[in-house]
Amino acid sequence: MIKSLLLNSALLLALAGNLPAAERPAPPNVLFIAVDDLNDWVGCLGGHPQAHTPNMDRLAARGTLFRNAHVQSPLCNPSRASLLTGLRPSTTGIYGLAPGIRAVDSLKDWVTLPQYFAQHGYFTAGFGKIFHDGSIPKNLQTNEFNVWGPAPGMPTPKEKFVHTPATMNAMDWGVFPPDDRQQADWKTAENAIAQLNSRPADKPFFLAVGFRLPHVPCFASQKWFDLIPAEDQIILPPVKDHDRDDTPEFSWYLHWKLPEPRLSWLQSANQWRPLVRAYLASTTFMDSQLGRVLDALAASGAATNTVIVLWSDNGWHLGEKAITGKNTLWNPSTHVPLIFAGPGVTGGAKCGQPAELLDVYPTLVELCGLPARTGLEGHSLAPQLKDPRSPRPWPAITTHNVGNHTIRTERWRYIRYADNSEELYDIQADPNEWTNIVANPKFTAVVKDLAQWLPKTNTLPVPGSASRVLTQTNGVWYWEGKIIRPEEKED
Ligand SMILES: [Ca+2]
Ligand SMILES: [Ca+2]
Repeated sequence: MIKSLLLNSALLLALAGNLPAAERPAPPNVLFIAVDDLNDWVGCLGGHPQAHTPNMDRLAARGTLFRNAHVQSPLCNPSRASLLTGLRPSTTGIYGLAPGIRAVDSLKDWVTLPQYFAQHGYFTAGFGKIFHDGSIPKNLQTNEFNVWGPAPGMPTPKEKFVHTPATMNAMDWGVFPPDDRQQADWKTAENAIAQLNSRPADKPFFLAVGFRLPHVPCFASQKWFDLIPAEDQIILPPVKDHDRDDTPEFSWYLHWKLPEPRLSWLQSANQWRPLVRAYLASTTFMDSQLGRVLDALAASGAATNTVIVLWSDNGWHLGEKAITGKNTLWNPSTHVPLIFAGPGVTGGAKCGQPAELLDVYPTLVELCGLPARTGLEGHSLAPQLKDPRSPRPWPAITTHNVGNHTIRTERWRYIRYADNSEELYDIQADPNEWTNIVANPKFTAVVKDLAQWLPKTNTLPVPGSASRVLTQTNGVWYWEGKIIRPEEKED
């Protein structure tokens, strides 16, 4: 009886009001773990059969895993800005690697997730990559977290391991550095553990830990590569030849200019398997650092009263639809791990209903018994954390640049681009999103139904920000100043 009362934060609050301070149950702490560019290639999600993530899997086993969670933007800055503000990219106008939230007039004083916890008596600290690098000016950082800890960068080898074409300059992968302690994620785990062990005794904590891997460069020492099968044993993701042929011209136009290595180069240079292996190995290393933090939480004695959430800011293609990288509205870019564990969360549960990273803010607020925050665009997942079958009417919506959206339900993925071209996939029949069925009249009603969820607001990005904008002049559509016509597509 007492246990079930403790699980109910509404009752908990009501009870707490009648108890003398000394007898009130302590509000739960929050351990908030962000991962960078991790797609669904983790053991508990089954996205790749050779993924080795024992620590994420044990976290999922003691908590609830959302199997159908999607980002609001398939790119670091806008995805993180959305989760931390609780607002969609189409509402804030943050679509690209800039601006940071405080450079947008409407968000200058917006109370972010960690700030909301600080306002309600929490000690807040963030280590590693939480906000996008450089998106919060130095003089404002301690407004965001009580302790804005170091966010070390990746170690840099003397020269690149992989001699990629110039358009793929940011990409590298290989066995490096020799000592794990040189890794950004090792240092971030170390800093977070030190903070955990020197936390204020009189306040609950909100501790944010942001890991960088498997974001490129995909580096790990030999030890972690050894946990992944040898190169010639690596299983490649399922890729269909000419998969892009049935996608609208605009989808190609939207993505093709990005500095992504193309599958054709990986194939001709015999680098596809090495990249897949390095992505898996660097994920396994990152997972080991997650393990260190989880072990430290257990050793600290705070684990039973700490809500843990783990999420990744966007996925990553490794050859699907002929590209690698993110910045697309397809599953490899949008589908990410989302795990909750701790008080108020059912252990060992999996929820297949759509969830959004936008839901993290209201969910943590509810799980910790804070007053509900108005103005957020996500929905608390607390009902699904209690019972994964609890119904949820909302789909997951991902936006990439102005006016391009995808709607994901349990069964369907619908995409509408800014020029009104569309894609529809039946995920149950076609989990790889290979066959665009939007033109089939059989699905007209499905499309109509899904299209109702498209955001009604499409805020233009602030001038000078790193976003792409579609414009129309005299009936002609322009994308970054170029007329959009199939015959003018560059290749
Ligand atoms: Ca990212
Ligand atoms: Ca196709």
